[in-house]
Amino acid sequence: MNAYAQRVFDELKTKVPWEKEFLQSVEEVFNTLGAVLDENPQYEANRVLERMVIPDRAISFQVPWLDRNNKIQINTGYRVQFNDALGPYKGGLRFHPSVTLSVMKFLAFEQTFKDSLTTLPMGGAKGGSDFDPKGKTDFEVMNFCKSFIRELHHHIGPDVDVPAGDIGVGGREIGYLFGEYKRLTHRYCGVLTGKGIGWGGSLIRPEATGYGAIYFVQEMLARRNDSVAGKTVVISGYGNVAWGVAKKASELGARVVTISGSKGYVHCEGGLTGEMIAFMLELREKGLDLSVFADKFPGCKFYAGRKPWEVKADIAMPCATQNEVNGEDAAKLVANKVILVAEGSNMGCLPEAAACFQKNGVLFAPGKAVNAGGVATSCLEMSQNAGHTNWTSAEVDHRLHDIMVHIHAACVECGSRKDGTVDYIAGANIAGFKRVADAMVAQGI
Ligand code: NDP
Ligand code: 2IT
Repeated sequence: MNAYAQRVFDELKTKVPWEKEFLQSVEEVFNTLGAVLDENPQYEANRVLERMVIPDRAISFQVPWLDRNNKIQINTGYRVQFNDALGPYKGGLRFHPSVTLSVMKFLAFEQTFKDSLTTLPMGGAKGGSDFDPKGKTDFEVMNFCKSFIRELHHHIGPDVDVPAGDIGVGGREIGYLFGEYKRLTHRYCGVLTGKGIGWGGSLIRPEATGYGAIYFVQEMLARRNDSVAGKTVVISGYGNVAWGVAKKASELGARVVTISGSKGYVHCEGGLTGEMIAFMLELREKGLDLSVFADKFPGCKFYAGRKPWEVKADIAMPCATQNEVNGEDAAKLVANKVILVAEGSNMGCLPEAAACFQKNGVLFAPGKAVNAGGVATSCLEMSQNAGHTNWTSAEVDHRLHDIMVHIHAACVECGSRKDGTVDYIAGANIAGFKRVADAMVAQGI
């Protein structure tokens, strides 16, 4: 690590030693900025790194709500508005029991560089709660969402901060949040993205993260005159991102052989069919157990308590949560001759796993580049809302594709090694960092 970056990182470590996920994401970015910091002394002179690791604002609030038995329940809500150098804050909301301030800060920090990579006008933010939507009735989820937005509405707006979905937050939650926002403010505006088609949502936004991830993978393979067609793909998760990846990869002729959840994975040797991919949506909407999938489709097998990375494949795409691929998982994938690993989830791989892929010549790309199609299409939703218009699926998909091609090119430009291969981690970090840093310098303190 460059001396300036090391000094800032060491100071951060002494300040918030308990924020493990946040420190992990900062270290990964700082590790790759050596040359950029050496070549641009104005960044240190303007103390850009020190300013980049402290959120502009981190809001934490109480969310009381009534459950189905009229009992009072209490959760903690967060919104971390990390950096607005490039535009209004933008980033998702996560409802999951594992949510802490550290998780929110790592996601908002990553989001700042991801949003920058899209070249669209968005700053970085993230929010959410330790609320667990699993096992709750629609009524309970609605009560929670109303209470959550009652505080959050003070801090957001179409030109201020525009939240969206993430783990545990999909169309249903965005609907409840939007409905209550309207009641509280008397404003019908693009304050949230991921809205329903028909009331301000954009076509292709549900598919966008997964489709974008596959468009990125296509670009990675194209540099080797290769393609997605005929490849065997293992993915984790069965949520929004996993669904989009499975749909597009299958459409392009790949065989997607796994999906997974926190309790295990399903292996479908013949590859997921259209019916199976559609059933992923039903599973999530009804909150069914993943094992139901294997019961419904003969030929698919559920492996309880195991991860999909033990299955032989050409391409592996973590699409569930952070740090879901460890060094051991990576070694298994490498031993099985995986050629490409692309993160659909944010920080899906532990540093030791990413290092293992890079050391063994596996093409590896980080979430902030691979999954940026989701937030990019959120920005396209904001454009449609601001222009009081709707674009066709083809129009949105075309723009999404162009954005992913551009992000890939930026990673190649900033991450090319002397031997012609690409360090996508460095490429994504450097390309994302430069735009944010230059804007911060230009805007002063
Ligand atoms: P969903 O809530 O739709 O699905 C989450 C999936 O991940 C489920 O299959 C869930 O399985 C699994 N999962 C969640 N937490 C854990 C855990 N602790 N251990 C194992 N499995 C887990 O979320 P998304 O698909 O929206 O998000 C998935 C990832 O993609 C996240 O990292 C998110 O930040 C990232 N992302 C999402 C974007 C979006 O537009 N939605 C955009 C860019 C990135 P189970 O229910 O069994 O726990
Ligand atoms: O991690 C992410 O980029 C998201 N959850 C999507 C954010 C958004 O604002 O669409």
